[in-house]
Amino acid sequence: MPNDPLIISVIDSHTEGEPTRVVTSGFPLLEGESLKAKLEDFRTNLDHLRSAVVNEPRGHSAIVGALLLEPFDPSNDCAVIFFNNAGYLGMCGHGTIGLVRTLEYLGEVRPGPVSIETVVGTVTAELHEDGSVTVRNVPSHRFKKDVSVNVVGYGDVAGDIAWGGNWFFLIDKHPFEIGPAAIGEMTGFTAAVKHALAANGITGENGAEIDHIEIFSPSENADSRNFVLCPGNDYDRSPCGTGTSAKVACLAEDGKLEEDEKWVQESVIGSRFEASFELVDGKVVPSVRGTAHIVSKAELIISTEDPFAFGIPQGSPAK
Ligand code: PYC
Repeated sequence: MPNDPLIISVIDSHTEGEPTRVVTSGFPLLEGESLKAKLEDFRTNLDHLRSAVVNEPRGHSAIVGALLLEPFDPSNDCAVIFFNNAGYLGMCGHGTIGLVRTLEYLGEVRPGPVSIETVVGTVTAELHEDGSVTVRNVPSHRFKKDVSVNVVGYGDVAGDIAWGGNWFFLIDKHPFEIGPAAIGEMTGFTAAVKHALAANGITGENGAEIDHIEIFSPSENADSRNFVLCPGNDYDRSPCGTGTSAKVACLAEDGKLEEDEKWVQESVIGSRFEASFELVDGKVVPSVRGTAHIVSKAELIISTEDPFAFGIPQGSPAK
């Protein structure tokens, strides 16, 4: 007799075009006395289920998974571990917006404040009456300005290294007109930059890998348009919540954005986030507002009889 398959329930949404898959039940219990410890248990013992949930044949390389957990502090609404085709994310802005809308769909939250424990700290969100969600992110900052790296095939590329809940390399000068037609070329360029940063030992603080690359250009409809390469070498369809936070931190440090001033960040597909920041104890705390829509509800069936039960790992399209 074959073993019973593992059944994992998920709810899918997209936030400004970028997909989130919230795991609502059926996932094995994680061990650990903190969210970071649970993440380590996930990474060490259950990584095959990360791949099963987000990779083909059940998912694809753009999906961000969000494992919904009980909070450690009961005054918070929930805890979450974000993951994708390549591994795990500290925070995820679009994913948090998708999570809040999923909690609303499940009847667990109503318009008003929602507080969520993430691996990099507790974030608060506000679910608005119109269905949009504002995420008040973790404090964000620029680590280094104007860092130059030689990129094979492209020459020297300069950018800022900044933290917005994940590590980003933010590039203003590049040869692209950011838009859907250039996605292939921009993917190749940003993947090459990511590779060059790693090869040259250029990192975030404490040697952290810079796993998101973000390029900017002017926009007719917003303050800026971006293209963001995510860790698994797919691109963010949304303007990227943590990437927009990193951008806001750089603008604030350059004196180009005032506290509470609005910054509209457009994505490569034309969707938008509205961002701003407040200063708390001298630190930039960005807020990002966007809208998510629920698109499906499913049970994933993971049977050991299936040769691709644990997903087809995604390769890197370019180095
Ligand atoms: O919205 O923060 C974000 C994000 C990170 C990776 C994909 N989206």
